[in-house]
Amino acid sequence: MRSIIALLMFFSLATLVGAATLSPSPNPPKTEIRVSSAKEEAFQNWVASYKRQAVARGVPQRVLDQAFRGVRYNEEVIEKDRNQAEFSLPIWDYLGRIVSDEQVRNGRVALRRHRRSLDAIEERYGVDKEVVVAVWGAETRYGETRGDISVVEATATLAFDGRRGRFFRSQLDETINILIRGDTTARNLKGSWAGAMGHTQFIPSSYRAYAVDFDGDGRRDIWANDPTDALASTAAYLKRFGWRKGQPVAVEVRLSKGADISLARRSFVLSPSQWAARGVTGFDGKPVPNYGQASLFLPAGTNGPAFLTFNNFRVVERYNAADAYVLAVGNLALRVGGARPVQGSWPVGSRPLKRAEIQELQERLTAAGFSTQGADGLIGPNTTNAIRQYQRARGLKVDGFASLDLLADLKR
Ligand SMILES: [Ca+2]
Repeated sequence: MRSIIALLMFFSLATLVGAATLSPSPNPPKTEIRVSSAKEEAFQNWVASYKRQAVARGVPQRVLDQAFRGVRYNEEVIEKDRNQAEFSLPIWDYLGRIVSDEQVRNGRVALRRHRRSLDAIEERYGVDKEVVVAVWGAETRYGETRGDISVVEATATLAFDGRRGRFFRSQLDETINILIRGDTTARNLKGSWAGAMGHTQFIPSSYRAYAVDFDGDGRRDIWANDPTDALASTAAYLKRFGWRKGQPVAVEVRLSKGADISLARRSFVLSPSQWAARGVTGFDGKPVPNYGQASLFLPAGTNGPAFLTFNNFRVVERYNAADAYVLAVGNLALRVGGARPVQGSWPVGSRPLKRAEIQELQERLTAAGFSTQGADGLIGPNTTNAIRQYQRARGLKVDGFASLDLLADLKR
């Protein structure tokens, strides 16, 4: 019930806010102004209530007054939140953006410039400096785009908004705790639209749990221009979730003709030499070095590059669980460390199937006599097998990959 109300609120708000923002008229109709100020008034009432509850549990009034000085309902934050949810780039476009030549070049410069502290951080936490630099590059382009939105305003707006209200209310609580402890000042407390702060974009709860004071000045200062504490905090975070030093996140591999791509699933792990025996090797034809147990990962089917992923893939997922993010960080780390770019070519110009399209694909395969055991819109072994059987029967290339071309073929 609550979610239905939240949904209705979202639609009416989005419509009204959109109309107010896009109005070309310098004197928008009065009704829109009334709506906008009513919104602001509702937000300020919410803030007043939040402050009363905080005082009741012992938060100093002075801290709250400082925290909320000038804080308003931030429409931009809500717009970003809505777009983020629907926004999805093909993995190769995302990789191209995060692992561009410029990003690699700047990462190598950052590695040199901060070598001394990065070496010390690597030594203390056992986390490779290249991956720390890669997270820095992926999150804020090495500190360039740390965000300049008040974290109190961002988290309060999202908590008030309600789509993920409970989560952001607790992030707001953690933001206030930062001020109570005096970790930094209300003025410095800036970040992204979602409340992610500093060089490596810690959300307030992660800051409390994992940030460290590495330079020894008594403050865990991830907001300073000097990135030392932020980089050490990232290393501490990765260590906490089991980073294994010297192990890559993922290594690109070559598949021989006989390689069975139905083994490309997370739960199926082998050692690199076992993979080599099944036709999955490095580009020199030799087994990938023995970094540990690995899964085969084909982000774009056999139309794109193939990777072996290791334990550290799961560790970086704790930062951001999107495959594209983890692969980008892992690849940027290797590139910053001197490795060559990904060799295989991506199916640029195509795009991954949307869930509804996968569902249609499954229905059409089943109707054609190649059962996918249901049509849930997700690719699993049953769908992959059905695709392979269909491709074989039709005399197509048998790669088991759900593509737009395959869907088009089924519609013929
Ligand atoms: Ca410090």
